[in-house]
Amino acid sequence: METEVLSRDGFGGSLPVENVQALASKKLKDIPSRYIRPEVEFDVVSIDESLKIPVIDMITLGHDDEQRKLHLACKQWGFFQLINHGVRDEVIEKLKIDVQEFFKLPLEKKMACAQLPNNIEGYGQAFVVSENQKLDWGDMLFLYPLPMPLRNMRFWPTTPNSFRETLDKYSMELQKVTIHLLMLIAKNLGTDPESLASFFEDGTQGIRMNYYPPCAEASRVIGLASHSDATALTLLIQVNDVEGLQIKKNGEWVPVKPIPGAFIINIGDVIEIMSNGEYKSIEHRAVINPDKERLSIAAFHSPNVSTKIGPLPDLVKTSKAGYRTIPHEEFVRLTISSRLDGKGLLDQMKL
Ligand SMILES: O=C(O)CCC(=O)C(=O)O
Repeated sequence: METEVLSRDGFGGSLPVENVQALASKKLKDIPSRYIRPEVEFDVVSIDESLKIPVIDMITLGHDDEQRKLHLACKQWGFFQLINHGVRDEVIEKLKIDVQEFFKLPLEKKMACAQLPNNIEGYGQAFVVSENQKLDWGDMLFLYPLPMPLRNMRFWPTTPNSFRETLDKYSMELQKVTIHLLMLIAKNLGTDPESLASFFEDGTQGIRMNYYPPCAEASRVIGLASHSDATALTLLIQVNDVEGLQIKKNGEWVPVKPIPGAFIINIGDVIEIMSNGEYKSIEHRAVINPDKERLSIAAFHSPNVSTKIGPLPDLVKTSKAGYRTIPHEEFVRLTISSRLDGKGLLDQMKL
């Protein structure tokens, strides 16, 4: 398939804000008010241990039972953990080490990869669009490993010196798993697996490496505000053993306990739209630990830039389209210029 590639410059970026890791290292008695969200203390966090996101075994996917389990996981939860996914342990473990090494570097070294105006890639923060909006207690390094012609090595760390090679391997392996999963998802939705996969073969992959420092006011700050992913499928790993991911279910926040070696996978807005609402993207957020830093790596997968974002034609033959169809480029622009706000972006796509 022919790839149309667009430069990502000019798609929009984030307003520059203080580095949170540096701010946290000052061990201030009073956390600046832009980070304090008093309402967080009143959010209901589920203590029901039986409420767990489903676990899907990639080895048995293809058998009717597991395939059905995947359908229910996508429909009822929008989140699942994938075991036996085939991505080599050493590739995952090496990336965890390299990402930890990167965030340990002195600020000036990390700033060699700093974001530039009007561009979301690089080291910094995302989704800060106004001077008075509340801020997340975390920093990130965001890169687009795919499609290959759009890799902007300017933002890729050279320290540790294995970083680039490690991320490249990780990116390639995750792309394969994603295509495989999308084909199984297409089958469950009753649309042609090959044609859905073809949208993603030259697709976009963004990898966001999150660093959340500990905070004395952990119960009143948030690491990453509630949002659904504006992409199709996200594959997430937690880097160290500090938990913090929570997903919204029936109005409560349900903490996710990662299974070692598994990917935490979630349906994003693009699949919600393509499936015409059969599958829903789910709001999630990251909370902060009072004593320990937390790191996570999220890989977001989207169709190629020439794909239109809208319900798949097969799925609106007998039912009405519930979402608009717009060029992918317009969808990306809308995403980057918005504040993280639950499922606010998706509301703008609804008909
Ligand atoms: O840190 C986490 O567990 C969540 C990360 C996430 O949702 C994101 O990067 O979009």
